[in-house]
Amino acid sequence: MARDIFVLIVVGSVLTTGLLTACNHQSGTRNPESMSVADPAGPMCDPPATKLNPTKPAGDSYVVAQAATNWVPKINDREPSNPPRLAAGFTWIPGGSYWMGSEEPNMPDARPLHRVYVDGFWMNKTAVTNEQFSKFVTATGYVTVAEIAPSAQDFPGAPPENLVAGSVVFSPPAHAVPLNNHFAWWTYVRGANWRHPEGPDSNIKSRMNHPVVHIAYRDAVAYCAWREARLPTEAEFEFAARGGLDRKRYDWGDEFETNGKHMANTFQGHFPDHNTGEDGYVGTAPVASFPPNGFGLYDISGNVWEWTSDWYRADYYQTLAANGEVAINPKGPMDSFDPSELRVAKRVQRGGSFLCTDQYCSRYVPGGRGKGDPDTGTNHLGFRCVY
Ligand SMILES: [Ca+2]
Repeated sequence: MARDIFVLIVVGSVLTTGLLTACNHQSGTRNPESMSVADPAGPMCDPPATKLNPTKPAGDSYVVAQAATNWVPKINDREPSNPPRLAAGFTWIPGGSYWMGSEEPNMPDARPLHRVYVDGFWMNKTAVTNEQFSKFVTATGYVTVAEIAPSAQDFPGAPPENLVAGSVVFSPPAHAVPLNNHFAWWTYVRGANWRHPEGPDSNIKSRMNHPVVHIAYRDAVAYCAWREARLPTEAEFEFAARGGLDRKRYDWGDEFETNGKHMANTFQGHFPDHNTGEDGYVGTAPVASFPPNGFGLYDISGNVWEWTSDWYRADYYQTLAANGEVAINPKGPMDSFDPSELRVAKRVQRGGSFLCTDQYCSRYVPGGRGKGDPDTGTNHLGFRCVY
């Protein structure tokens, strides 16, 4: 996003008009320019009002799929041969081969479908909760990115009063707004962080079993390392999310509801101004409030976006598919490329959140991809670990 927009909308609304000199961002620090967190925060997540039809794939990926119709995905044996020692809170994902990506016509970066194999691994059954993250912080004294003010060294020339700790919070407008400007519903809030998800006046006392949010990439990496684990690759995440199903639109099948019940915490109503909470939640839900998928994973779709370890490139799947081989344990590209925001190197986020809706962003489906600046958290972004 353009620096001037950031300055006008974000800095101007929270700090003072002006001068955080976001273009001087250096690696390893928060980039306040990067409000372009995972959609629906990103610039035009999906074209609105797109009606999806999972039974009729279209475009280049369809050609690839037709050419390889004899290739059948295979799930490995369900039990690990050597159960490792850290299994509490984790479930075994057996590994195997699958068709990765999505044929949704409004997700060009998720096409084409391509063949992937991943080894088995252990994965957190739920996103990491506030209670779990609290134990980590108590044990280690870790301070998250959102709790640290941007430094004058990293943003030379910025007035000191502008260098305040905070994070990006969903702040819905009171009325309908055009969906081509996500600044209408995102605000940089001074003092927002994992302990205060909506800002200093909020807290997590009644939300200890909710997923921790306002987590930057390095916060997630640090927590997983403390658990002697790591973040999943994007390929691992999607394999796990599909729960053994082959090319279904949702983690649980092809229908949005099962027996009239919501299967994930998403957004109902009119985005972004009116969330009816028909599924029971207008914000995050306690983890495991919805049924698990075929691998026993909760909220692998919806609730909060989750970090993966891959760099984001919009053309990565094209590269893998062009090889003509099954990609074995792909770990992502060597660098990042987001044509909608060239100056920001991003990591892949997956799973979607309580803000996902087909009106604006349907990327909570298992093949859908999100992306975000590693130094930027929001109140709908968390993570889980694997090993
Ligand atoms: Ca909801």
